[in-house]
Amino acid sequence: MSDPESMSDPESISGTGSISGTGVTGDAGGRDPRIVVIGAGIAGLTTAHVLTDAGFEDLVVLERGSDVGGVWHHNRYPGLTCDVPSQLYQFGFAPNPDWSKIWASGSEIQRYHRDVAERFGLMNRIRLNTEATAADFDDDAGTWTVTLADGEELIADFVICATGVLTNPQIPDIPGLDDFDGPVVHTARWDESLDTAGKRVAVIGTGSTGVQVVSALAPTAAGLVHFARTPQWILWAPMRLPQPRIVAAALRSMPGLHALVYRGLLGASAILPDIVRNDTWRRRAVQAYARLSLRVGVRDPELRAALTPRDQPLCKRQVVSGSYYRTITSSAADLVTDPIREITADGVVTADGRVHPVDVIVLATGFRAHDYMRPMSVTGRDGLTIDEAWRDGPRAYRMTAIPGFPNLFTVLGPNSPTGSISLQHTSERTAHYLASWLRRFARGEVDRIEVTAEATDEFNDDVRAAMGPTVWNTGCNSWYFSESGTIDLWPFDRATLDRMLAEPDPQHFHLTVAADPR
Ligand code: N01
Repeated sequence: MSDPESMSDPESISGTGSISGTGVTGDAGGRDPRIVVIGAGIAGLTTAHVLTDAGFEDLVVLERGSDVGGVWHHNRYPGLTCDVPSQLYQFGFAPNPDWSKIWASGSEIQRYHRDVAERFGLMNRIRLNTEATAADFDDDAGTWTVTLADGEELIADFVICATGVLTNPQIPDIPGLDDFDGPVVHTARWDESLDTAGKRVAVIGTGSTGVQVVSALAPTAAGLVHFARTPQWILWAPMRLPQPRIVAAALRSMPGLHALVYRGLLGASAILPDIVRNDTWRRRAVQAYARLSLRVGVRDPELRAALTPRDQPLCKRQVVSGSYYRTITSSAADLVTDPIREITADGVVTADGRVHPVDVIVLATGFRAHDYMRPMSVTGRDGLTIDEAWRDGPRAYRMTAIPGFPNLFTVLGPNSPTGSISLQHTSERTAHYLASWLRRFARGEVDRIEVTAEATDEFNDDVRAAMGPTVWNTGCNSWYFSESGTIDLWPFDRATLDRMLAEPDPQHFHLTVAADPR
């Protein structure tokens, strides 16, 4: 077994050539680390921008999709809208004054990501349609070999997994699903040639996606049945509200004002962790608003009872919609809360024995949210695989480092998903944190960086303790929970996040320095 504290052989660390082919030494220091970033979504684009901006030139981004954008590229279902205001849901380094709506559509957000990748010169570093299938650490050389689906191998000093959270669709295990005669489509793999107009449509799932797709498909369908075995609380909001042109003009002509608005929204969102963590008047006010949204939106007491969740508002990722209650109370859609027993060639059968004939089935059944970089196989020091390391669920140190996996980091890794802190902000903070490590590598101060098990345990103990009093822990079941029952979210406030990712704490790492660094 190799000892992470031991000095490595400098000869074996140099690796074999440059990934990007540039081999150029940037402004970052004496030697240019070879960096492979996996994923070109929010986390990958942020990482690529922050690191290249810091002078790290030998960087390639691998993206298995045919475009950048991550979830915003893969999710193209009708009605897709971001329920976070656009002026907040954007990169701090790329403010966009011109959002057409207060809450932008999925396609507009996707165009924004593409535009950012082009404007910041990232496209020539991104290899689209390129899937990394394996990453293996070479104990002797201290390098990573990243294997692509076509067999090509890249040698890297650092691997950064920016592979997302809501990436791999969850296909439900419903008996007979494969026997259905018509189209079955998961919302995260929408078939753009599918025309549901005039068809009888089944939508399964009541999360943010199910609620959006029901409202979008019902008006043109010949009938829509919403299979909602677990109703969710829905906050009403006017999701189609345009961003006034005068606002865009003002933000465009006064970048200082725009920065102020962004910081203001970021500041305002700082109350969200408090709402989920403590039973404050603010939490109670939001919960009262959710109940009011249901009461006002659904007048029929029987239907309202069927739509009333058993858990308390905010326990799951909060659903926001301006149209769902209007749709489900109209003649265009039917609500079915009985669980599904099976699917036959021409319909859905519920537990009460009723047959619901449909032509199309839409699965809004969510994601395998704790896969992270998998199904890519990742093998770290001493042959340790990520599946072994995460047998009891994903665990990392401060969302970004994993014991046993030297020089491998995650951006938006375990514990990063949260409805209460901007993902863009978290990505930027993490990327700057990684830049600090890379500078040390560039200066030859360190070759191998591996977080200690003790520091990781301590962080996870703190996370568990902080989860105790959160609303997430009040008895609902959601994608927030990992297979082992831990809540895979960030329980602290933004100030804590900023502090934890301000500068690396060498005491929490095994650091190996070559005797004669190249
Ligand atoms: O997925 P979900 P989602 N039979 O996991 C049901 C983000 N997002 O795609 O609760 C019947 O929330 C399941 O039922 P149950 C956001 O973070 C953001 O909707 O297990 N039903 C549940 O109702 C969100 O939280 C935006 O009983 C089955 C649903 O499927 C996250 O994505 C927009 C079933 C899954 O809900 C995921 O949301 C959209 C079965 N066999 C999404 N299996 C923004 O606007 C599963 N279900 C930013």
